[in-house]
Amino acid sequence: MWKIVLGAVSASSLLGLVILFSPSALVPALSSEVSLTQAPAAPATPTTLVHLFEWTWADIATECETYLGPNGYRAVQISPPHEHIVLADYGYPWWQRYQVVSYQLESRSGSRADLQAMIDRCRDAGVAIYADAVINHMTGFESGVGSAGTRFSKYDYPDLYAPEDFHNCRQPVTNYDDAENVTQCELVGLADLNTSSNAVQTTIVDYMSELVDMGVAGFRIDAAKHIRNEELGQILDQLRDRHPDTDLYIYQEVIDPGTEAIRKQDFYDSGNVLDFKYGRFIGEAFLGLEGQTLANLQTLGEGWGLAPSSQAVVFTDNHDKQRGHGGGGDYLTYKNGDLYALANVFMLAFPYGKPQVMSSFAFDDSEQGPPAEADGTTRSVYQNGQANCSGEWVCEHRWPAISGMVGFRNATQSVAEVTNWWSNQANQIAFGRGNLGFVAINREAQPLTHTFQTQLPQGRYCNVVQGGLSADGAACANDAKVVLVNRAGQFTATLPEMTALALHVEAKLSR
Ligand code: ARE
Repeated sequence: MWKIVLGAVSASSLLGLVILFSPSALVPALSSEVSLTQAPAAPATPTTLVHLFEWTWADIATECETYLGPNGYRAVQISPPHEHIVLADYGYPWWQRYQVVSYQLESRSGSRADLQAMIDRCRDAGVAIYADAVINHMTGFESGVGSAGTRFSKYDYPDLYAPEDFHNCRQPVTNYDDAENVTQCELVGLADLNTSSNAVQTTIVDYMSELVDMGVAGFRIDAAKHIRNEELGQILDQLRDRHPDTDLYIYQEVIDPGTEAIRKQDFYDSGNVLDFKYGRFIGEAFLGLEGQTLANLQTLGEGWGLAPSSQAVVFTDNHDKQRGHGGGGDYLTYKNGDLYALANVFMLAFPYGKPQVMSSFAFDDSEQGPPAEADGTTRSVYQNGQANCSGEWVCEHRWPAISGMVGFRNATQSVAEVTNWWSNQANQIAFGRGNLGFVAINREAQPLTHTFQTQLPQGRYCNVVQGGLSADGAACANDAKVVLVNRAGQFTATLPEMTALALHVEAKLSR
């Protein structure tokens, strides 16, 4: 078998190039520079969105202009923008933002004015803003002061909600096999809004509507599973009715292990769902757990118990899963280094769902909040005008492999199927997206040399895992290797261990 492969290499070497890729940096070196590969375009369907977890509004605005728009990211999921509890005694944990005190837009990420400026600047850069909408509940703590200075007690939030606006269960959710328990009781003890009430629905719609008026283009619905689906549907219908000219993008957090009372399909009428199984499957395959291999991923899709592709937002990890919140499962995170980069290459290349890229701050403790001053003020990602992505902020979205594959996703979006699948029956795989792109992933501990059959037009392409086209289209950015595809659509390459290679028509050299 191996001899045949090598034979193919030499037979085609007149037309193809044998290329050696250094097992370099899927994970970036200390400073990651901007690589301009695409001009901004108005957001239509979200091809790739990035969750800039706990970033400030001012930083997100800068990132939209300097990095996200130019590199083809179409949307950002922002941390919840509402007034939240402030927990100095707990060291300002990240999760304080999931306890709502009011819908004033004053949060750890910035003021209402900062939020508006960010939305405008991102939209001008071709990047939509999706807000994390925490509408199932208010606080778990009995009393306190919020980030806009509001004094509250549990079930009593000035000028907003009174005790009659909450469900009567008033006990923590304990039984995920019981839909009533899940929707009427309190997720981790958080005061559970009575979302069947017209008054409560109207107050929630007012809040979300204000954000739409400001230019927010979509929402992640936090804890959607804990809101009766018909009530969430009523809320979202009212929101859409108020904004008939806005094509809102809705995706709902419904953790569905497949064994509980509430299922993701109950929510398809309201919008897309975050499919939590996908990241687990990817994690198991890339980690080689339970006999899983990359080759098995060829059939990944609905047959695996995933949502229909058009309904699903998918991710390798999210802010809960990367730190052991939100249930178990073997999810990869930035801490897995090259393995994580390769899993993201797969996610962005494989035509299933809408990919969500995670962008983290570094942490050791699962409770720890973002990089901050002693008073809890979040520190900027930028220092002296440069993004500081090699220390306290991780910026996975800037890793060359991930960023390059966002361009691949955009370029190949119109071909829905996988073509020319190849594997070694284990952890070396390759596949095309018709005549628009081709990817190869070597997750083995030895190099892969192979002649790949693609449907790409003849020409010279940049390996976008390393860098896309330079601004003038004449060279590859970041010294990315050039790959020659011959008239028959073949190229020959050697991929060192734990590396990937991806080509697409928008990163084809002009000469
Ligand atoms: C914090 C403290 C708690 C305390 C509570 C109230 O940690 O000890 O009781 O405050 O004072 C986040 C954090 C929580 C945090 C909460 C509020 O993760 O730790 O609680 O903020 O500050 C379920 C839900 C799912 C939810 C996960 C975490 O179904 O919706 O739990 N995920 C979202 C967000 C979280 C956020 C919240 C909801 C709350 O993404 O970041 O919580 O707004 C099985 C089930 C899952 C279940 C999972 C874990 O897998 O299938 O449905 O997920 O177990 O219980």
